[in-house]
Amino acid sequence: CTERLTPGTVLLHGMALPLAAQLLADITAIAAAAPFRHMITPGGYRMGVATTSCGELGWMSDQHGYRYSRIDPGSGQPWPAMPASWRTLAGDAAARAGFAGFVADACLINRYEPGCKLSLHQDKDERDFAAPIVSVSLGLPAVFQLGGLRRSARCATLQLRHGDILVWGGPDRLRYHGVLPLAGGEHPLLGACRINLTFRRAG
Ligand code: MD3
Ligand code: FE
Repeated sequence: CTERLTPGTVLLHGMALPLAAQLLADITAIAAAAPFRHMITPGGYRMGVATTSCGELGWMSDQHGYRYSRIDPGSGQPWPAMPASWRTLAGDAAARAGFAGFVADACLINRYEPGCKLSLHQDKDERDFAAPIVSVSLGLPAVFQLGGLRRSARCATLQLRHGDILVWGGPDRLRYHGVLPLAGGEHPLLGACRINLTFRRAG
């Protein structure tokens, strides 16, 4: 079912469930070519969340800043291609949320283990904020913080479960958001792990 949380944010409960096994097989293949790694923030900290990417552009971070790159800095090769079924899933989810015509050119893959968190931040490394972002949650559930347009705004919290897709854009595109430390547990398909895919129009 579709739940509109705010004018620009829509939660599609379980929309990715029928595709979960295929998504996981694809993630395994992508991670064989572009392994998960802990990026270093511009401030010199190692991120707790492990990341990789697929698509024409991949997200990266190093001492020079956050940005998108055509080349995986780990391998010196282009990022693995985005599976056609992934681009279709993201486009379908965006359309259901009211953002027709979304064609992702980047998919950031975040892997959380128990205790990992993602501090409050805005996604603003993309060229054009007119496009929404589509997020697919797999594995252990997470508690999200949905903030406002300023860091100081009060956050609402929201639980994201295996198979949920969240789409946010328009007036919500630049909201602060984060993930609280992942609770322990065992997921039948992923074990003690959560993986989040975020589809973006980065270039
Ligand atoms: C944005 N990832 O990779 S996506 C990121 O679960 C990132 O790995 C998180 O933030 C993750 O940049 C969260 C889901 C999300 C949820 C609600 C939002 C993003 C949001 C509300 C407003 C803006
Ligand atoms: Fe984000």
